[in-house]
Amino acid sequence: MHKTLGVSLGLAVLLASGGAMAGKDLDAIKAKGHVVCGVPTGTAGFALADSQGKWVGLDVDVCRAVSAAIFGDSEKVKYVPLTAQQRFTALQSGEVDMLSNNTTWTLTRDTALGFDFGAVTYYDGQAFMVSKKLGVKSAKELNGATICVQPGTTTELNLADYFRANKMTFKPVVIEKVEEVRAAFFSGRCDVYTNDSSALYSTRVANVPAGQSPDDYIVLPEIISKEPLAPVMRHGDNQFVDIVRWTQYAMIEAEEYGITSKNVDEMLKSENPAIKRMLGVTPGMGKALGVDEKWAYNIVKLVGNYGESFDRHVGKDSILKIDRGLNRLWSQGGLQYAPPIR
Ligand SMILES: N[C@@H](CCC(=O)N[C@@H](CS)C(=O)NCC(=O)O)C(=O)O
Repeated sequence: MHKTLGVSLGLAVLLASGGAMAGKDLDAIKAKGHVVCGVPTGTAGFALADSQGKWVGLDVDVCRAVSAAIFGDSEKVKYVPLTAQQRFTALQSGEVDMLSNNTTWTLTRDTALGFDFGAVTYYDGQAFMVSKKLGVKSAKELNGATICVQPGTTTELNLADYFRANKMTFKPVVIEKVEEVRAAFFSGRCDVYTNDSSALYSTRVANVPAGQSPDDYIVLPEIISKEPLAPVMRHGDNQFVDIVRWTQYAMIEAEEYGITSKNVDEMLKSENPAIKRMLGVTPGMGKALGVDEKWAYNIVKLVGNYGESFDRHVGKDSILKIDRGLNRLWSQGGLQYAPPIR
């Protein structure tokens, strides 16, 4: 009798603690029927609403892939554009379920702010952009410059560190809204615009005003920081965080195994046990994550593998033409590496 009571109490405790960690945000997402994704207000290649109001970009594809994993449909997403300054409050307050908006994974954000990070969507680093007219070739020549920067970012902090370390001074021009910071820079109100280098490439290609050309500007060679950009979720629902993270890994793993949106149906016939497991031909992975066994199939079919998403939005098939660089697969000398799906 006592033994039975002990066992059932133990089970209840186990279930209760499991319940506290799992499913709270996921249940709410399922009940709403969509994921609310915080994205940048407009960064070409990463997240931008097109002329029909449809959001596109590398960050957007992470939201679409999460939707595909949970709903078997990549379009069950509501996008909330946020400035860098607004993003963390929006996530903490529950206005959004996740951020996919070029947020750098740092210790304080991962702990004190109460967040968890997914996998790294894009390995980035901070750089400086200047007008060619300035005649500057290196960041070391920027002593005394006026520098445009957005508040609430790692950018602002690294900038101060870099100038202090190099015994230089600068005049910050701190502007929250990205279109205003771009306008300030392109009109010459600041000598320099500093941001993640991806954002600078994007701005240079997509936002130069009429009458000026991208060739009028250069991104200086110094990369002054590590900016691993990753999706962000609130603490409190480990299951949802797991789904986001493994959604990203499925995209990376699919690229590694040569599974694309075009050939994924053919790949269902593959004899490779890893491919069979990932695509749900051999069941188990979906159950472990708490989603349909077709989760990874749906991600690849509806969104594509990581390389397809990269090429389409920021790489060779896009206007940005950013080199894969650090974002190559580990097997090709890069840092993108998915743990085993097993
Ligand atoms: N990665 C840095 C910088 C992030 C950042 O400033 N991103 C800008 C430039 S892409 C942005 O997304 N701003 C949102 C917006 O205003 O559109 C961080 O996490 O602090």
